[in-house]
Amino acid sequence: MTYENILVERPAEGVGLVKLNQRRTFNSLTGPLMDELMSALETMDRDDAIGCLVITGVDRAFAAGADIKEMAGASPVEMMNKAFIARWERLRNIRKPVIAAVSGYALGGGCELALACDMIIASDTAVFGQPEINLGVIPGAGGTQRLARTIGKALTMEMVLNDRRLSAEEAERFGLVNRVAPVDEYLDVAITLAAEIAARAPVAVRLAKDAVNMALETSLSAGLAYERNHFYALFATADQKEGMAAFLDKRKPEWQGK
Ligand code: DAK
Repeated sequence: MTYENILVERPAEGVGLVKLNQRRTFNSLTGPLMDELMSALETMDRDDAIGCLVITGVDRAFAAGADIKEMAGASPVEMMNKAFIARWERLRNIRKPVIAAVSGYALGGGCELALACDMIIASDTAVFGQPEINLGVIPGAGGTQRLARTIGKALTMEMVLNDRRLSAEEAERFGLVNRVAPVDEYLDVAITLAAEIAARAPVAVRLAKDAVNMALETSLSAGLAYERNHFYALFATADQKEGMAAFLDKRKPEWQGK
């Protein structure tokens, strides 16, 4: 499939990379761009040769948010009805881990897109913000919820109510990002991390992602039961037998993804 707004690459074994590529508008998340992004992620999610996905932008912008021109004249019903919401929901259904490699602006929906990924590697130029208040609205793709769960209520209030932006260094300190790297290295750091994860037992990786995400959705006892069921289920996989046998034989395991 050919794309107009994104580039799709395989930069390392097991890694699928999507680059948002609308440099002129700082990767504003237009409908066509979001459709292409989701379709590329879903294609790679179905591809057995890929174990981990990376989303990145251009050096000066991961993404500057939803496209304001597209939204400016919309009615509430248009905003509710359109494929607009469905596009964002599709990201939640990706089963393989998704890493955001963020450089430059991650604003509004751009920040929310990064937050919806499983991990974030930031360049030292990254800026995270939810400036929707300047447009007379609030975040609509998870900003209030995911930020509050990640960096706590106090700072989230400041970001959402008063457009407080976080530098990469602050984002790392407050636990929003996994790691910060120089701008000419952050993408390689993300790809290396993705390749390491892609080389691990695939079914266990998927269930691990699912279990960690459940921690943000449910009570502790329900979450512990959920985790335990995933743990039991993995004893039905060939990879569990192989992983434990390899440990006992003092050799490297060979995963089958079964
Ligand atoms: N939308 C449309 N165009 C944008 C844009 C955006 N978000 N961001 C930048 N651009 C365009 C500018 O209009 C300009 O276009 P031209 O005038 O050249 O045609 C070009 O990119 C360059 O921008 P600037 O001239 O402004 O460049 P600067 O270096 O001065 O500033 C900037 C760069 C990124 C700091 C600035 O452009 C900026 O503040 N952009 C807007 C950031 C923002 O407010 N983002 C939040 C948007 S609201 C939902 C899902 C998602 C959302 C909501 C609900 N559901 C599923 C329900 C998300 C909402 C949002 O993200």
